[in-house]
Amino acid sequence: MDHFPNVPTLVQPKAFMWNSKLERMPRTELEALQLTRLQQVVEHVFHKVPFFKQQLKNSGVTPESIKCLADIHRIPFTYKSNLRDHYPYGLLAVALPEIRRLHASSGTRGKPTIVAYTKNDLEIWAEVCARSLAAAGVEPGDIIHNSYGYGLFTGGLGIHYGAEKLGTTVVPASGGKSQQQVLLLQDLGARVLCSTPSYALNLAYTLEEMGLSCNSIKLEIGVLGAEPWSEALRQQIEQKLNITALDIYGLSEIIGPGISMECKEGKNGLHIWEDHFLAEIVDPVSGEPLPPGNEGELVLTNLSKEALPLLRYRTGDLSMLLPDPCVCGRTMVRMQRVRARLDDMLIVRGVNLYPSEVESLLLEIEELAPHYQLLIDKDKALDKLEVQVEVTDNIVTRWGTFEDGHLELRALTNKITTILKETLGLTAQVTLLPPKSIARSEGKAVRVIDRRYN
Ligand code: DLL
Repeated sequence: MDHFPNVPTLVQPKAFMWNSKLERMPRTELEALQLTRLQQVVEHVFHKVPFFKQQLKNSGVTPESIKCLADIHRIPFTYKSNLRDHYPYGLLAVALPEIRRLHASSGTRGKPTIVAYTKNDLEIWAEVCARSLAAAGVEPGDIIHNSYGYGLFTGGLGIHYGAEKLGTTVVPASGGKSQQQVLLLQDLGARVLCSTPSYALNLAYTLEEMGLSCNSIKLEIGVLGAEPWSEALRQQIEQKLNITALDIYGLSEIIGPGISMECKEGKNGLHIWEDHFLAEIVDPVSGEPLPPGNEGELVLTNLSKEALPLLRYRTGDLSMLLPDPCVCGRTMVRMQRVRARLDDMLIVRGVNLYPSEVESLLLEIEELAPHYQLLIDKDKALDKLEVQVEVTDNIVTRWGTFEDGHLELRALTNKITTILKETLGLTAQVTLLPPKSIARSEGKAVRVIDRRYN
């Protein structure tokens, strides 16, 4: 799959790297390593997982027939539904006693998706998380405040073991109890915050509500991910917490956090740890592979996982591969920040839109706070979208009370309605709310409430 033939190896890296030998590996060597691992993983699942054996046989693929990376295109896709259909242990490629840990990704309905790790898988996961943290500028000796949820969610424990491997001190704060978290940030002096972007924002607002300035804490770096977020939201978080906020991506089915990470030097796209994960972008409808520079669905193949390796897993995430060299010197390809999940796409009166597109517009309007929700319902046969968004504390102070601002509120509502119509072609009902009306996120933010099918 000679996708990135022109990516040079920059010999003098400026960046601190956890595993610079691998992270700066010349692409020819990297692709040779990927091919060997692809052959091994196909062989492994062919012999150990009846489902994969059948899938591969149906497509005429045998382990011996994988001769080059492009042969991956002959392998059928794996979908979340395959994991569900084989719940809980049907896709395991090792015997149960080999499993050291299970996690689960919470499905919105029905049974969760179970994922499994051998001892070796856990070591690789810690390795890619250590690389990711180091790419963000985290160093041994740093204190990391980890607000990703601990438990079945992969965020908390995934980052935790990566942070320990890197040689940092972890504060396993998990989600919730935001005032207490602010106190811990103040008293324990963490330099790094790991959380969802929406929870980082929640902490920033909690700090303000407690009458504290961001100078009272020592945070410098945010390693934020697990949900889509816009550049506009990044800027707000960076400003409010006085940090550099970088994007981390991952999904439980493949390993958890640490599949890819933005580096602090480039801050533009996330390096995929390609020695462990083979990435493709495909047309979401036809499944045809798309060349770098085209947006489509990210498809990932585990190259080294033992317990539950997945071949060509359709992530449902919209992204793009960015093959240009990065200033940090890493040779591993970058992916553009995930714009949205395909199944988060709203089709409202024939207009397709993603919540992050609305977010980008709302966050540019000075009078609005970055707390919003999209409510979709049926109005007779037609879809109706309501955009609920809070105004800022400052604006309410200027008016006296929220109600005193009714004239300004009307003008502001009209302005936002027009912006949404002109920019997105969308007719939406805009509802402005007083500060603190919308429930704050403690993990992944709920941006969309779809009442159409209730
Ligand atoms: O969210 C793993 C994770 C934990 C990633 C902590 C980063 C940090 P799941 O719960 O299985 O795993 O959800 C995976 O979340 O398919 C994306 O839709 C979304 N997602 C994850 N990271 C990002 C990101 C974890 N940086 C699903 N930007 C994925 C946008 C993201 N969406």
